[in-house]
Amino acid sequence: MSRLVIVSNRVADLRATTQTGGLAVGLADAVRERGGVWFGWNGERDGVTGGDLHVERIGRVDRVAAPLSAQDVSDYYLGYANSVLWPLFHYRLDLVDYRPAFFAGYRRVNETFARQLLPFLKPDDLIWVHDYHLIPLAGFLRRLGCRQRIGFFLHIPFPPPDLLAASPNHAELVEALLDYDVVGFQTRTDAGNLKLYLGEHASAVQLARNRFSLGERSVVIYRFPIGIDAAGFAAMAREADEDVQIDLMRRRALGRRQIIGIDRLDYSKGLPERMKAFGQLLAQHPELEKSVTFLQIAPPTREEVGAYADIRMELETLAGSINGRFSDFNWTPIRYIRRTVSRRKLAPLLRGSQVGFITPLRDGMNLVAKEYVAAQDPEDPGVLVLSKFAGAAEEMRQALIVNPYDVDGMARRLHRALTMPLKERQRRHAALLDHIARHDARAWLGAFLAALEARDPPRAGRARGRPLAAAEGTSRAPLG
Ligand code: GDG
Repeated sequence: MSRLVIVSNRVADLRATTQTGGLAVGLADAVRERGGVWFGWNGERDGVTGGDLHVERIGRVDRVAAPLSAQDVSDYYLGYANSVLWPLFHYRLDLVDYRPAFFAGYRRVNETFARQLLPFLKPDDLIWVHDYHLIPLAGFLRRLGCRQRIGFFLHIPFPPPDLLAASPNHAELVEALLDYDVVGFQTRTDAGNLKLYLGEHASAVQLARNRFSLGERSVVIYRFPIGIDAAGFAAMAREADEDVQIDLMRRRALGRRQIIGIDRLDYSKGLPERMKAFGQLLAQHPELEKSVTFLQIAPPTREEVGAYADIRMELETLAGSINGRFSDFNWTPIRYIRRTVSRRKLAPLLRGSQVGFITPLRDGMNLVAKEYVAAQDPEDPGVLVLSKFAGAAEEMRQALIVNPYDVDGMARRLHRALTMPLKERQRRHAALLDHIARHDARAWLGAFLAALEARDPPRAGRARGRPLAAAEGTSRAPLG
């Protein structure tokens, strides 16, 4: 079995156990099983890009943490990755802050990471690169002579060609994707968008339904919807957490039901629209007064990026205004927690909530939607209200699917969720649970690695890839 080399923006904690849960743990299990390397940024902001690596040997795995300078954290991470690619790929052209220095930093860091990773590679390794921070990595590795199989998985959406083409670097980005052997997306729509781009903008040749070639290179483009450890999460949800139990008992005694949302505090998650919909529900149904609360947990991220400060202000104002309008001395309709809550508490909190309200404006997949279903008591399950623009909606058809821009429509669906008969709740939940249990994190991992392994193994001397665009900020001929 080939070794596995994982590359992600942040290097994971390989000592974490499955108790902690999360995607990184599933990947860590796979790399521990096969032996290999996990390479990524050490997360600090005051290093020297290209400086000394911190290498830790854990069993048969090298955990390699690379430093970055403050300038590169600003240009590569906060800049190109999170002020250009994140908004662009989430269809938010209005929030893109494009600056040529950001793209230069993005290329510089990817090139440095490629040089630093190279000495750790063995000829038969499978290399799996994760997410939008690292799109050009394979191109730089190929230029250094790397002939191993390299796969890429995009955790976030991939926009339609017209939106992508608004980026001055769209041609280089797509060309860089073609240096991979397998490019994986969350949904059919995302994979379809890259295929459409190739059809419209590039002289790529379609060899088969999911296989394209451009010059010497050929790439498989496929969807691999990410899953969760459904059984593990369900077990965690059943474990009593004292604080959550007390809260649940109190709510039961008062006959109060809870609507829950859990999201990183991000403008892509549709949080203001969601709060407005809850406010609308209360305005239209006075009988719900004191009998329903909305708990929104939203740990902050990327606070140095301006758009994140704006969304935080907007939410605080909205929560204050809705609570000011509807609260009574013994009832606060919105409980808004802008902190990280431990996973041990999140799982039982999801279980104790009668509605999972997950309404991103755009989301690659959305794992919370799957976690909500896994956490439910199958005898008396809650109802998932899910945005049609979450990748998860492609699979989770038995949820109540909503348009996250339609505040009135969401309020109506919330009411329907709160009044849904037990039989219907059970029927919908059983179908959703069956799906997420079969398509779990392990299945996702296995499917991606099988696709990568199925590509031709590396052969000595075979020339692979071509250099990325030499001049920064310019489009290359074949894709321009
Ligand atoms: C990206 C894509 C895609 C949330 N708050 C807390 C907390 N969480 C956990 C959730 C869930 C995870 O974080 C969030 O995952 P999502 O999928 O919902 O969203 P992103 O962070 O945007 O992830 C997304 C994902 O990558 C995987 O490919 O699904 O579309 O955007 O597991 O439970 N965990 C803890 N405390 C919190 O306060 N411990």
